[in-house]
Amino acid sequence: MKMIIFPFLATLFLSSGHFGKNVTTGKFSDTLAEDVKNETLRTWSTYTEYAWPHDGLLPISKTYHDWYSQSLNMSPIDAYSTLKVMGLDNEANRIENFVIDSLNFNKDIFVKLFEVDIRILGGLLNIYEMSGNEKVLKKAQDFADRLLPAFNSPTGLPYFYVNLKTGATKGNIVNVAEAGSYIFEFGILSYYTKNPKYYQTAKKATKEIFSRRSTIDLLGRDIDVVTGKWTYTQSMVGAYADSYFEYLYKTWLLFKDPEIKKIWDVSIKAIQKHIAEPRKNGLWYGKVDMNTGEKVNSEVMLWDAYFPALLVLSGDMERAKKADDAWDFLWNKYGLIHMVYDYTKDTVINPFYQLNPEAIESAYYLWHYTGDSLYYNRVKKYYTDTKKYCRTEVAYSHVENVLTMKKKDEMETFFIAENMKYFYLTFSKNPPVNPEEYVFNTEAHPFKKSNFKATEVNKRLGFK
Ligand code: DMJ
Repeated sequence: MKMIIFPFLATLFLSSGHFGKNVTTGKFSDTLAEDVKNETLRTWSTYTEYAWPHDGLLPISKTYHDWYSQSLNMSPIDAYSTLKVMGLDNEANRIENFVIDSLNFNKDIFVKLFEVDIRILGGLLNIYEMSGNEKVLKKAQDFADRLLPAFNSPTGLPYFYVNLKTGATKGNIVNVAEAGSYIFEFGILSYYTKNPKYYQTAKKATKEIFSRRSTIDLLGRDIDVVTGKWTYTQSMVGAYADSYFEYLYKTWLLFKDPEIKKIWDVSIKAIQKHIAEPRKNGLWYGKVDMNTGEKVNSEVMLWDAYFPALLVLSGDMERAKKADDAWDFLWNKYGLIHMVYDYTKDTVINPFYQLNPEAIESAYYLWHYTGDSLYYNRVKKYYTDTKKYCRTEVAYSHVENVLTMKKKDEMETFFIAENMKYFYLTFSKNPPVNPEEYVFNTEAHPFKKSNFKATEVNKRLGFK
């Protein structure tokens, strides 16, 4: 990969394994970064006033909502890393204290394994890394222990739901992302607890998915965790499969497990051969039949826009640029990206925008690695449009229809965890984290590579 080292990287002010006291606050020479920080603080203050410590803020009605009958306190856990990266230490410390004093997962509720893994387990592990507080690690381990029963299926692939109190499971049809996106967080937990069982459990699920690839090395979309049979055989890189591929490469980056790298190598080759479709406005990745490679449709979801970022990380800059052109075209067509789009018919299939971060994430990685202002300006445009169409009196909201820009009274937790972090890192002259030194989980929680010592990783995660 061609890497350009910018002067500002030489002035990074974070040198220790944990963030701790080194974070400098208030030193902004870039007014846009300062604006992002102020907007984040404005939104976070609204959350703390109207919704603390519930799962989410309703940004128009100024109240809260929880995902289940009892709150999982998802917003604070998910927001911590962004607040910390921005140097908002008081806000971050309040969350750390809350985690220690009040977090209790002994709740009789069925939770979606995938969503709580990336937001809550990923968030807690990040709070541990950034604070160095061992009590946070205990909370993360307690949470992961409650998730582990989900993997007790005949195949080792996880059920969709697990009950945090009883360990009961339900939901045997899962998509590829929900089946095989646990190696990153579970690997980090194994490293810090020196217990390989977490990584080994997650890795088995990843391998079980891979072992069911077709003769042309493609995966389906949905699988039955009891029978191990595919129930939906369209193949894709985007939503429904996305973080499975993302975690193959990111886990390789963090832990250098050669078995995972082999899975990535085989997978990406098949993806580029059978799914990539160059068109005049960019490189698209639609849906093909997993057994024949035949194109079945050209619908893409806005989550799919993560893929250029993954291509950048894996060193495929040319395809990354072309794939990003496709998403930028789409953003500019309507002002925001809508949930589902057919790139052959040039039709909006679902006009909803859920404050998803992926287009911002990809342009951020391209800007970071190329230094080409084209990508900086893309992120700037996305920020301007986000403020124009999603900003409410007190926070930010989803948009029900990008054709009318009618707002919807919801704000996903990833808005602060991801969008605001990528905006800030793009605009900041001295970004406190960068992709050379950190690997971000799929919810943008950054983990420092040098914390995972090569001499220890194999033993702690249990691979050769
Ligand atoms: C986030 O929760 C994560 O990035 C996940 O991998 C899928 N996409 C949503 C945001 O769109």
